[in-house]
Order: sequence, then structure tokens, then C-alpha cells
Amino acid sequence: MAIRVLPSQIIAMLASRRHRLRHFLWHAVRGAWNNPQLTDEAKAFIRDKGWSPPDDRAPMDAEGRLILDNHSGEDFLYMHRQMIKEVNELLAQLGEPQLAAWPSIPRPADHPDFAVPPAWTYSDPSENDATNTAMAARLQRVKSDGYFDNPIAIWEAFFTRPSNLAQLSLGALGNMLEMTIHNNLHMRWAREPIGYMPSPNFDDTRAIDSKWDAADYDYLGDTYSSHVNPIFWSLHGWVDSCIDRWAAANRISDVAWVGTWTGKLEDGWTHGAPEAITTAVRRQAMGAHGHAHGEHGQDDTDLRDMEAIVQKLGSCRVIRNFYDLLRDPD
Ligand SMILES: [Cu+2]
Repeated sequence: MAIRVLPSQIIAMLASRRHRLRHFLWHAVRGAWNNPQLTDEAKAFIRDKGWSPPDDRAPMDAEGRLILDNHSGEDFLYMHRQMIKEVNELLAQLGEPQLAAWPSIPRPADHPDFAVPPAWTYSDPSENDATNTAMAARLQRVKSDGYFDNPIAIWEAFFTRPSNLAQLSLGALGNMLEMTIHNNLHMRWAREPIGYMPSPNFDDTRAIDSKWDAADYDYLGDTYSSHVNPIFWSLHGWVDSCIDRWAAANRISDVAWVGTWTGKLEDGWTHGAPEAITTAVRRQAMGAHGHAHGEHGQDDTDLRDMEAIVQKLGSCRVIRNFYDLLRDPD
């Protein structure tokens, strides 16, 4: 099972500013929603733009503790399942094979195709030397062989054991997966980025520079870029298969989803089955192959709105990203 080289149209679609912003904001909004630093004014702004999570559903409470009974973990599983499904639909239209999931987390040395990229000297210019040094040390640990044995293999065994799955709601499972094994897998398989995109949490919250929209900004450590990286789809394929293992363990044939939030709903999407890729993103990807109704010069309001929300969140300094786990103490 080799690393998949995705067709250029798909890469261009994933790397588009619109898709990057949707993925970034989806994670940022729900991650920040109960953070006391997020002001009421900012929340009202986000709500007004149609980007607030339904029923204020967020994975963490005001103290940063995981909420396991509000279906927010279903949003995590549902949204990424939609992303996979919609990329597979585009692949089918191109006559290309479907995405392949990791059947299990690749063990060190067992899967040369999925060798862990080397740690690098973490040097984000926005951080001080001590923080960069600590983050580099943490990165080394996440990438070590020992880190596979403990905790990754232990998490994997826990999350795939039917008797455990039978004791968890799907939402609890989703939240626990996201904040433990999933976030760490992102950093374990991350490769040194082409640069450090400035976090919108810093004082200077100018619009995100278009250089971060280049296809080679596919850093697994950043929600703005992770889904451009082919490993994302293998990794999220494994996460997605946890839904099926959960359903089997609970003898459920059709999951009755409650958490189906994928970000702002577009016209034409039903509340029952929201999609992850917007019509505009799809049109951009498929070009002449698509069945687009609109012409060029499409409306950019959604883009400007998303950029404004990023700045609003940044001004409250509430955006968290995968790379933040490198700040956590060991
Ligand atoms: Cu994601």
C-alpha cells in the first residue's frame, strides 16, 4: 500500500483557499466555541455569518474539558466522513481509484511507504527560543518508535476493542479519538513545512497570505493545510473505520447521526445531509468535467466572510491547531 498520488485536479481543489478556509474554520470555530476568551460580540458575529455550531455544540467546555454527551464528537466523525465521500465521488468522476484507509496504524519499520518523516528543528519565528526548543523535543518524542508502543498502540487497541466500543456513545468515541490518537497521528506523520503560517492569534491579524494557498503547503500540523497532504486521507480513513467498528460492536446497521455539522450550510444543502465541499469548490475542481451552473466571476462573499471570522477568532486568540499539542507537557 503506497502513498497515493492524487490527481492534480483534486490537489488543486483541496488546496483552494475556499476549501482550506472551510476546514480551518470548521476546526477553529468548534474548538473555540466555549472558550471564555471568545467574546459575546465575536460569537454574535460568527452566528450572524452562519458559522456557529448548531445548539452551541462544541467538544470542550469552558475549562477545556471534553464534553462526551453532546454529540459533538459525531460532528467530527461525520464531517470527515463527508470529506472522504466527496473526494471519492470526484475520483470516481475522473475514473480514478478510491481513497484507501490505513487498515491499522503503520508500525515503525513495517511499512516503508508510510515511514515516519524525520523530526526537524522546530523554529516558528512567532515563538521564542525556549518554546521552539521545547516543541522540537516534543516533536521528536511523538515521532519516536517508543511513542508508537506507548501510547499509540495502546490507544489503537482501546479504540478497536468491541467491548469498549459497546460502552461508548458515538459522540464520546469521536471526541476521544480526535483529542488523543488523531491529533498525535497528525504530528507524527507531519513533515517539515515549507514555512510556518502565522497563527491568526497573533496581534497582526492580516488576511492569510496567498502564499499559504500553494499546493506544497500541505503541512499535516495545520488545519489550513493538512487535508492537502495524501497521508491525511490514509489517517482519516482509519479514523472513519472506527465508525463502522463502533456500529458493529453496538449491532447498529444505520447510524442515526445527530451531529452532522460541516460548517456554514450552503443553499441547496439539507439540514439532514450537509456536505463538506461546497458547490464552488467542486466546480473549481472539476472544471470542464463538472456540471457547473455558474459562470466565472463567482461571488466571493463566502470567502470574505470566512476570512473575517478567522480574524475575529484570532483577535480573541482562541484558535488552536494540531501543532499546539507540541506545547503540552510530556
Ligand atoms: Cu479535519
